[in-house]
Amino acid sequence: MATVDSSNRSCDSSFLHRGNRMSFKLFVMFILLLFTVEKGFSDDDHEMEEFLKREYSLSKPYQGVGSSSSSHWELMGDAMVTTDYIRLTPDSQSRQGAVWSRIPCNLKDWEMQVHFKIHGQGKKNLNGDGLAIWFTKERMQKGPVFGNMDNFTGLGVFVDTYPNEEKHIEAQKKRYTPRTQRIFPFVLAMVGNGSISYNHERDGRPTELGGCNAMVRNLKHDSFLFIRYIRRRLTVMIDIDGQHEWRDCLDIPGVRLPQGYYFGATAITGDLSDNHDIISLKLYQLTVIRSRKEEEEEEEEEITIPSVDNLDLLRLGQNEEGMSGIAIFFAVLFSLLGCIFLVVIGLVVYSHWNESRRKRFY
Ligand SMILES: [Ca+2]
Repeated sequence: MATVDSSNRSCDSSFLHRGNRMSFKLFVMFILLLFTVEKGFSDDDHEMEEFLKREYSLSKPYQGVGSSSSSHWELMGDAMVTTDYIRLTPDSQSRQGAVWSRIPCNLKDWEMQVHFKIHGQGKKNLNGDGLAIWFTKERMQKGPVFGNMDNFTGLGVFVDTYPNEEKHIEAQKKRYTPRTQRIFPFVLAMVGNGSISYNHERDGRPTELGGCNAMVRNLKHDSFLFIRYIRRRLTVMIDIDGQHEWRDCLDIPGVRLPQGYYFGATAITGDLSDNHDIISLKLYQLTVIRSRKEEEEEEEEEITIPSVDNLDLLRLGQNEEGMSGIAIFFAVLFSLLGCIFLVVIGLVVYSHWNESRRKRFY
């Protein structure tokens, strides 16, 4: 990730003839530059290097994709390949398409950079349904989760472009609080173990690990998604503003994903539609220097089923529906009215009892 400005390396020839002090300065700069190049980049004080892995990457001109069985990638459903992109679905109703890697990925630490485009004729919120990037045990299965099967095993990162739940709630004249409301398009991550269902009606809220708003539709510039899995930490970032800067989306430690799963990208349309295009999927191997203790720990407990540590803690507060302002107002109002009613009843009963007692004395 570290970039070295090439202008630093160029030096004017007259600059070299200004005596020993200048040469010394130059020498120091050169050493610093060497150090920068050598270091690669670091994360949490762990040095890393990254290498593009062509066998897990998909980029122009998509040689053999969709036509040759020797290609590393396979198309499914309505997906089609052009010279400039892989169109998972066209902008028409009830389509689903996918592109899946044929080779299971055995890398421990990796980073996937997704270059994509979502665009269509539909006005805002009259488009759908979105696309997903996968790292799963299963591949080439059709289904309702952005064109992939439900109860999948592994990781799914979704770019959900239609707010099913929010629209449903809106129709009932209810609303989430600003804290819990999600603005769509929404990017979110989910880890499945083969028996967890994705709730389409609620846009995956019950199984959401984290997410962020991402206005990715009908953009003039390119949009990118970045998924990094390193030392069991899942990080998702987006670059959608055309500024070539990654923006944080989610960052979750303790995500346990087995090795040997498949990368894939899928998309689906329903009553509403969009073109869902993948321009490239670039997979980088990250070489992380681990301490011996870390290595031993990882060897001891081999991961066979995907899971997320402290999931309950993670979801605490996230899952709570949160009553809308109006709902809270009425709840308080009715409780107050209830109390007043009870007090009044109590007073009436008491005065009756008091009166009848007094009558007895007369
Ligand atoms: Ca949705």
